Amino acid sequence: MQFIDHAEIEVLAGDGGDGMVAFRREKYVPAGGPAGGNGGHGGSVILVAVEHLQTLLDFRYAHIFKADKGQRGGSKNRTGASGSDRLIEVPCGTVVYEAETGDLLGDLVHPGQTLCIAKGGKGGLGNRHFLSNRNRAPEQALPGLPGEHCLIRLELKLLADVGIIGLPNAGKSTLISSLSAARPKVANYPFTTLVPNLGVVRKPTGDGVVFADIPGLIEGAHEGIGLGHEFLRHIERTRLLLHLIDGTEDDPVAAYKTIQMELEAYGHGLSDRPQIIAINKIDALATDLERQQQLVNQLQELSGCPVHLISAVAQTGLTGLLQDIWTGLESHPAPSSTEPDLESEPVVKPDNRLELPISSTTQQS
Ligand SMILES: Nc1nc2c(ncn2[C@@H]2O[C@H](COP(=O)(O)OP(=O)(O)OP(=O)(O)O)[C@@H](O)[C@H]2O)c(=O)[nH]1
Ligand SMILES: [Mg+2]
Repeated sequence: MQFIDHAEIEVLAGDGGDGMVAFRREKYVPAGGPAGGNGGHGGSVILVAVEHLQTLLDFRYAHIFKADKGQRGGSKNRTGASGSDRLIEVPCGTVVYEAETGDLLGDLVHPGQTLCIAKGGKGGLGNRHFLSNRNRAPEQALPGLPGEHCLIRLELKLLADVGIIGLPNAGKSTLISSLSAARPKVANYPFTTLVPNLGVVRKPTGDGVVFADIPGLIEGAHEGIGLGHEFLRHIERTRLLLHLIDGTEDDPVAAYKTIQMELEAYGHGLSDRPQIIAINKIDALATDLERQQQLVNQLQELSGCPVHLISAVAQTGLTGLLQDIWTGLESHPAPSSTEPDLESEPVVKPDNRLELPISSTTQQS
């Protein structure tokens, strides 16, 4: 299965209806004058951000979206009906680009936010409009204007506050299933997880925080090896990284360094993102307390980050880890939500955190 987080779609706004040429015909009114109505406007294609979608999966099956045409103008000065707009629902966090030029059209962040991407054509003027002292019986009407047509690219970055990263098999999926209601596949071989999984973890205050279990990164990820580039892109908008290390590995410090080097090589500020380190699988190291402490000291010195000893399976050390994560998130708050008016001037903020509505299926009990 492929995680669809970008999609290309074609949108066609409705054409405007043609203007009408008609004349009044009434008893006892010999020259009734022009009475052709204007055509209705074509419908526009509008994107709207909604809470109930979290992926762009729907766009795998539907590629072309059309709005209705405007109706022709009628006789007796009747204006044609306008075509209905076509609303396309996208998940919050969708960024919209012109596919050919790559120009940014807008960034849909909040539920209910809209972005008009193809304007409907204006209706043509009916002959009534051309009535003047010089021309009492105009035979002229205008055709409706064509609706806009464009190819757009939708891009969705994962909407998570915390990204769980690490080498394959570190226990990332096990951890997210211990912390949240998400139930990704867990197995004792690398690359079990091929698509990022989201889980919502409740804070003691009651609100939820979204964690993303990112598929294992390996050396060369920044060059695209092991699909790493895709996944590094996903974690760009997380506010905090939870770096999970398999404590039973021969050299957990080397594992830390490998991932850290990939973050640095990828750039985009990922290596400066606040990080919390967790050494996992300590249930399997239980007797070797000295080795555990030694590892903590080494990693703390190397990274300057808080280091925790945990077991995702036995669920030990998780409370302390979460407390540190909440503190970390508080000291790195999301940028303020004063969003620019995207309809008039699209702007992308370089490091904005997107808000994910909490889905009832992924809450911690
Ligand atoms: N003993 C022990 N085993 C663990 C622990 N956490 C995970 N494991 C085991 O480690 C193996 C890998 O776990 P996953 O959760 O699939 O690892 P992952 O990091 O998601 O791996 P990828 O998806 O391949 O990147 C599984 O066999 C888990 O049962 C732990 O705390 N203790
Ligand atoms: Mg996994």
